[in-house]
Order: sequence, then C-alpha cells, then structure tokens
Amino acid sequence: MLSQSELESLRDRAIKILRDNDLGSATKPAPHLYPHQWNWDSAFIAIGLSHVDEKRAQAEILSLLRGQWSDGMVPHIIFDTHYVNYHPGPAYWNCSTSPESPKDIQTSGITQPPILSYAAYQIFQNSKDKEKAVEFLGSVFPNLKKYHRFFFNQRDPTGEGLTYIIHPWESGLDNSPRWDEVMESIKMEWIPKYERVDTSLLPTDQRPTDQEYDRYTYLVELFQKARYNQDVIRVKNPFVIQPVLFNSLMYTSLHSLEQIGHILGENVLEIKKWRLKTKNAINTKLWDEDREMYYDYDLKNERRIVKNTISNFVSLFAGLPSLKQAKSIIRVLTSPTEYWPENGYPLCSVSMSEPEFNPVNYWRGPVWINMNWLMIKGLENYGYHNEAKELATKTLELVLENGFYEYFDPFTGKGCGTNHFSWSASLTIDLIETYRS
Ligand code: 2M8
Repeated sequence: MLSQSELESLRDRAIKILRDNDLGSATKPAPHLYPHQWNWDSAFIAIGLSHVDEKRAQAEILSLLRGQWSDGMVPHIIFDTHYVNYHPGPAYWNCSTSPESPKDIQTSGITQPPILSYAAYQIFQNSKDKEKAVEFLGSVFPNLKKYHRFFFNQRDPTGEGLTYIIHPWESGLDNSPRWDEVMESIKMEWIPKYERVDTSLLPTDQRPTDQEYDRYTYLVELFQKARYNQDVIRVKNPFVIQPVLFNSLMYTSLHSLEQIGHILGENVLEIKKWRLKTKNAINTKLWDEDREMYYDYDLKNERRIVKNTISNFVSLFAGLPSLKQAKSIIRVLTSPTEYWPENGYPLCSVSMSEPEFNPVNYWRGPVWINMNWLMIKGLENYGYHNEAKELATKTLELVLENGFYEYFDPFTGKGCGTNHFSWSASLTIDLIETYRS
C-alpha cells in the first residue's frame, strides 16, 4: 500500500513529466524517441491533464483535430516540424499526394485506436468549469462524429459493424505476435531504403526487428503509391484486420459521443445505430464460443487470429461481454501462469503461455500502463473491485519504484523502452485521482 505522501509526490513527478514533454498545445509521448503528437497517446494524456489543467486537456484534443483529413480520418501522428529525428518522418509519408490530407499541417497517413471521443467526454466529466467544458464539447462534436463516420464509410465496406485496420501501427500494439503470420507472409515487391532512429536510442532487444521495420516501411510506401486512397489500399494491402481492441474502443467512444450529443441537444440516433451494430458484431464475429475468448479477425485470409494477448480483454473496458463471458475471461486475465505473475507485476501484454512471450520486448510481453489502466476500468465494470484495486496499487508501485518508463519487465519491474513516457505519467495521475480515499 502506498502512503499518502508517496502518492502526492508521485503525482507531482507525473505532472512534471507532462510539462517537460509539452510542445505548446500538444504533448509528445517522450523526449527523444517520440518527438511529435500521437493520436491515442494524446487521448490518454488529456485524461490525466483533465485533473490538473482543464484548458490544457482541451487544447490537447483540439491540437490533434487540427490534423483531421477531409474524409474524417484523424491521423496517428501530427508532425512537429522542429524535429526531424524520427522515421518515418513527414517527407516519407508524403501525404500531400492525397486530396484528403490537410494542406497546412504535416501528418501521417494512417490512424490509431479511436479513444478520442471517450477522452473528450472524460474531460467534461472531470471538469469544474462546466460551462467552458460544454463549449469545448460543442467545438469538437462535429469533428468527432466525422471521425467515426470515416470508419463506417471507409473501413467497413460490407457494413458489418467492424472496422478494419491497415497497418500494425494503427493497432497501437505494433509488434504484437498477433501480426506475425500476416507480416511474415508479405512478399515485398521492393526493399524499402530507410534508416531506423529508434535502435540508436534503445537496446535492440526491446524494439521490433529489422524484418518487422522493413514491412512497416514497405506498407507505408504501398499506401503512398495508392495516394492513401482507401479503396485501392483495401485491394493491394495484405494486412486487413478487424481487432478486438480497436473495435472495443470504438464502441466505448461511440457511447461517449452519444453522451456528448445528449449534453449538446444533438440528434444521436445515427451514432446509437453505429454503436449497437459494433457491439453485436464484436459479440458474434470476434467471440470464439469454444475457446471462450475474443480474437481479432484477419479479413484477407478469412480466419480468426488465435493468439492470447492483453488486447483480447479490452472488451471488458467497453463492457461488452455478458457476466458469464466476463467471468471466464477474467479467470484467464488473473491467472498466475498467463498475465498476472505471482511474484512480479501484472499485467503481461502477451500471455506467458504463448511461445512468443518476451518480458522485455515492446508489445510482446512487458507491462504497459495504458493496458493496466484499461483493465482496471474493465474489472471495475464487472464488479471485481478487489482485483481492480490490487491492480491499481501494483501499477502505482511499479511506477514509484522504477520510474515513468514506456513498459516494464513483469518479473523484475525494470523499466524498458524510453523513460519520461507521457501516458505512463498521465494515467498515473488518473489512477491516483480515482482511488483517492
Ligand atoms: C509506438 O508506435 C510508434 C509508431 O506509431 C513507434 O514505434 O514509433 C506504439 O507503442 C504506439 O502505440 C504509440 O502510440 C507510439 C507513441 O507512444 O509508439
């Protein structure tokens, strides 16, 4: 159990990290490794900021929406042109080849898990100045609705209620073992020429391999050649996947957008229709009755991706499983041989039972604060208050003892990846506020 003074000093340290990483109206995820604004990072960051500086939290979302494309897509990176040390940078993406890209702002050409509308609603809920917060909601509602419409129009061609992603970077969990088979099957028609920056900053065993990077970059080049036209990409791209995590966050965000609509007196029928369709599709197509687990679906190869990873459990955050389904998947989540190591730190990002599990390699096993945070909320949703509180306590201890790292070895707690990582700081603030007694 952490003392009150330990919590206070942890909160102060977290606030300082967000200040240090502040670019003005956006926050970079980390000082050197990630020098621009990222989509879902900013949503997590805004949630933490909403407890300490409402205006700044709102600015974080507004800044991201500046980069919205005319088809509604909110890109995964908004580039800060002062920094050039990131691959692939704006010239590599060359998004000006698309008629939909913004002309005055440089962005990437793909998106990220849609937790933005949820974050906007959290900003309102945590606000003290409700009048200003409603004004903020009014200014973002049309953009958020347009963002969701993009998914239904462009990423769900048969109208089944599930969005597909086109790149591992869109998943947020870049080198998750869920992508291995599809990524390895990609026959590159050319070998992209580029230089990695990440491995000059971090140990290579903590980052994706060169083979994976070749394919990440190859896909970017493929999209660029297609001028970011979604119809062309759908045909040419071997990576077309409907993930549980992405669609679960979509569901939650649609729910938030509906609440925002109610506050503003808007008609929310269309949003509600999207939301219910998403719920139904996740609970049918992505639920595997025999294995009692949610799994992603590979549209190109028409098969479930049966891999045991933390992302399968984000359905709990969205409140999608029935009580019976939740009970069986929470048993797996809390198992000491899968995600919750007995003498270590929960939660592993890949089950320890999977052959690919690696305690220090990026999205292939380490503990991530945003995943723990999603699971804490998910456990709370189903009445598992003790487990949620224990997970929250262990998460805060992990950060207190090891620092605000990007990810952590679940056995030793040692910090991996970059230090001074923004969402580790912002979600620490949110956890402290939530469990403040
Ligand atoms: C990581 O992804 C970026 C590419 O988008 C990278 O490796 O360069 C992921 O962890 C992603 O989820 C995160 O948003 C981003 C910035 O923190 O870093």
